[in-house]
Amino acid sequence: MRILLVKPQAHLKTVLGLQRFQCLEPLEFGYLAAAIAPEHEVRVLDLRLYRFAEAAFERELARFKPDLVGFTAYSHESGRMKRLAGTVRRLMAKTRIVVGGHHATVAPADCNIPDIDYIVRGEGSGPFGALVVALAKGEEPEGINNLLFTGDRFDEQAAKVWPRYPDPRTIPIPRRDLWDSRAYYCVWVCENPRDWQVLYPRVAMARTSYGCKMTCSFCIVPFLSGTTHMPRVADVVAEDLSRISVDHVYFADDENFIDEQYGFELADAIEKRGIKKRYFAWARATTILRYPDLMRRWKEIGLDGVFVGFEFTTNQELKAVRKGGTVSHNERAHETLRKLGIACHAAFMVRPEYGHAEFDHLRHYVNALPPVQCSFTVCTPSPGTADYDAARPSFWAGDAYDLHDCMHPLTPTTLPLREFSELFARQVREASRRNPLRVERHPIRPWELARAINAERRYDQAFRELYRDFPRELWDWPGRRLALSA
Ligand code: B12
Repeated sequence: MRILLVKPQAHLKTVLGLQRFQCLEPLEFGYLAAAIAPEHEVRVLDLRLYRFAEAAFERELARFKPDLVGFTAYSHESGRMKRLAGTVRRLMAKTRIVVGGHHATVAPADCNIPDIDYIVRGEGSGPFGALVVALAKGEEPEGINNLLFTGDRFDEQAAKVWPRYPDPRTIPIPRRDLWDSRAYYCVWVCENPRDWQVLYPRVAMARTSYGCKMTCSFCIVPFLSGTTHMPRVADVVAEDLSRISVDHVYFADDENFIDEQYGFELADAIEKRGIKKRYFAWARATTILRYPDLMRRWKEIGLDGVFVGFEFTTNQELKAVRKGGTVSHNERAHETLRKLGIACHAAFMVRPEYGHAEFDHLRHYVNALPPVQCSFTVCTPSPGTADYDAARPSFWAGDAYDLHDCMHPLTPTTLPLREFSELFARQVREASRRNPLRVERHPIRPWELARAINAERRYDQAFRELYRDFPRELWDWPGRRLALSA
């Protein structure tokens, strides 16, 4: 069979702006391709890399003539994904269409449309492998776990049950030969940057585990993982890493170090194979404080930076989302990382209810932090959860999935939306001055500097103009509504 795996291009400027700083491999397709027999011909089409994505898609359909097209999508890409599925249906009536990935997992009912044949939820290697076996024999894929049919056979009950991750021993080592690794990059932050350090190295992605043991209320991971952390076999991960050609690896785990024993085991396996790479990982503040020796060990084998969910700047807010940590945990974890020479990426959230006082508080707090790379999102309930369903009646814009990038407020803001966008943009802009790469003022190669300045300009503009993604009548909400009622 000829199989085409497609990652859509985002439409939101916020996401496109982020992509100027980091664009990471479509690793999901490496897993899927590794799960099927080698006689099938597989191609990956990453539409994020094309200026005219739809034209590139149609060109590839005409050239490759796939028997099966598989789409992946986050929720904000779901509209585009469905449109592309419609194009396949229109141009190639016999081609089968399957969707998987995060949106299909959390919102399968939204994928139940005539232009899609099958919906795969959760980890895809097993169901995708079985689907290809069935289709190659000319049969329908009956009785495959986590695979749903669309149309009359759409199983509403099955769509309501969360898929469970399979035993990590059953998933293959991903294929990495299906895309050009030169296309993927990430601005690489480290605590002690060197002069002329490469700002945008080529970056590969890898996953060492899935899941997290915590139950933070804003996060989808507890639903996906059933609050368990499931590591892959350490030697298998080391083998996977040894096949990566580039020097920098961005992990796609939910939490890399929550299992201390596994963390040490994996570090030993990596060292034993003589793998020398730089790593960026994900950890909770409480994990960093609990296992500083593990962080030290990973620093020895190449850990440069860690993404830490600081979330909020008050204990009250942290408690309200069941973070299981405090502002002091965040600050001490930051200090621990800095002492070890590991850069901290602190991720904060703002809420749609934020007014001037809250934005001021956040700005002053972040401006007083030691050097840190920061990112900001809007606390948004995840599709597929009870919180999302409860918030749905108050969503204020048409298709909430299309705006679900955790940067667009889905429920009405207290401040006029235009002002909210301006303050949000200001927060992102000012915090970027705390970045270790900025604070330490090391010389950067001029063409990379120009690229970063341009990226920052576009990112800032995307936040300032975020209100434009909403219907016009909401732009000056609630100011305009109040003016009208007066
Ligand atoms: C790594 C990561 C990133 C990376 C990018 C990864 C990439 N390749 O581009 C970075 C940090 C850049 C990033 C950015 C963003 N991310 Co992100 N990210 C993740 C994270 C932690 C892991 C995703 C991953 O790569 N996993 C590893 C791969 C191998 O697994 P997978 O994608 O799940 O694929 C498997 C299955 O889903 C399935 N599958 C996938 N596709 C398909 C297709 C078919 C046909 C089939 C059969 C199966 C299948 O099989 C795959 C193999 O097992 C998840 C959290 C999570 N637990 O999923 C959030 C997550 C996916 N991100 C999310 C969001 C919102 C974003 C941003 C919009 C956030 C932001 N404001 O910055 C941006 C947008 C990026 C973009 N271009 O669209 C949300 C998505 C929510 C939603 N409902 O859509 C998640 C779930 C986190 C959250 N907040 O809840 N992200």
